[in-house]
Amino acid sequence: MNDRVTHAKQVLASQNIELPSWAFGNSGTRFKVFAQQGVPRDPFEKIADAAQVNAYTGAAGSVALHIPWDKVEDYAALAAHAEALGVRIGTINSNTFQDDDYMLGSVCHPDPAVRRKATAHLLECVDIMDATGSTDLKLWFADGTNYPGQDSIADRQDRLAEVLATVYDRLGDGQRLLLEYKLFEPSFYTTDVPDWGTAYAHCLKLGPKAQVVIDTGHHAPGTNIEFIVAILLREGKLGGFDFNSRFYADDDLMVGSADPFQLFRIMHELASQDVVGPDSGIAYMLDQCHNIEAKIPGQIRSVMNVQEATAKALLVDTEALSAAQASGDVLEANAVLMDAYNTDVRPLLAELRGELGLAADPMRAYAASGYAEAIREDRLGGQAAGWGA
Ligand code: LRH
Ligand code: MN
Ligand code: MN
Repeated sequence: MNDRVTHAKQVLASQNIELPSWAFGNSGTRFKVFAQQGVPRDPFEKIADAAQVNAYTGAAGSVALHIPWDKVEDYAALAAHAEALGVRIGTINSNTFQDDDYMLGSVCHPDPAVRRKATAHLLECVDIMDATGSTDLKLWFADGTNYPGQDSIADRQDRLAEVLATVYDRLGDGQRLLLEYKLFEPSFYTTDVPDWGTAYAHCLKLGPKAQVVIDTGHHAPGTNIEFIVAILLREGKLGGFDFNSRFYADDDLMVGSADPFQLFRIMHELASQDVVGPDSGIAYMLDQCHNIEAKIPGQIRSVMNVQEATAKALLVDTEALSAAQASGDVLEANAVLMDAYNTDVRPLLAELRGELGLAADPMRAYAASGYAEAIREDRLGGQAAGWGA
């Protein structure tokens, strides 16, 4: 057991959970965006807030950007700003869903001129990767149709493949293309990348630098996400996660809040293959919005939820589990897994934080720091996260 705890601490100490810049801006639903005081006015302030999350958790060393929400004149300066605050620029997320031209799609649009415009944006995102030192380009397409007959399903796949190949060819050494799928929304009849199978098929054709991203909120209710994790891992095509929680659709709630057991089951698949640490090449990202709660503590809580699920997964008695599985002892195998899930890992994480020179309780430490009060006074007119202002 002690060896297991020591190993768990080692892995947890190296774990990186990437924060989305857009989690720090005002967000909401299509019904209302509730503005909060003190939210960032520009990408530099978003990174400053993300650095706070890292300062109190020690586990959130990178920030994902969304372009053009995080458009700046000088990306090298933004990267230097991040570095000065102890974090770095992570994934570059493209955005081909907020322009009038994209009403019928972007990279799958029937008009080649619109596809060219979308392609130019994606290539610009790779330029930004070059300027910031980012290694990952995350592509999510809102493309799809609302009505049967609206467009050819097959032709749209051909158009998608062509654009993806163009972008793939532009990637430099050490850069990856991460393709994210989503079952529905904003399209309601067909979505051009609706599931892991479609994303996998495109990535396989593209080559080794193309991998799939699993956004935990992008499946039909009841989907066994850990099974998808296992399959993609096995095929070397799991590029990363967009973690969040959902009760109904793509709710973007705090990870681990709706179904902590699902998060544990996912982390168990990953821990059992030893791919939790930063060397695994799997990007562990959050993709969330804090519509009604404070944003920085919302992110801190989310990081802690991932850490707790990870710690539990690392505490699984793997020898006992293997023995029970090999002997066909269904109840014992299940009991071994549940023992780990039911372990209170908060003391272990508090101890680890102490060893790393951090406060035992990041939520309380942040609340006591005075940062929230300071930004509320200093910043007037905070920026919307990007999509519902
Ligand atoms: C789409 C999505 C995708 C976008 C983000 C804002 O639902 O998950 O990752 O980039 O939301
Ligand atoms: Mn996402
Ligand atoms: Mn989403």
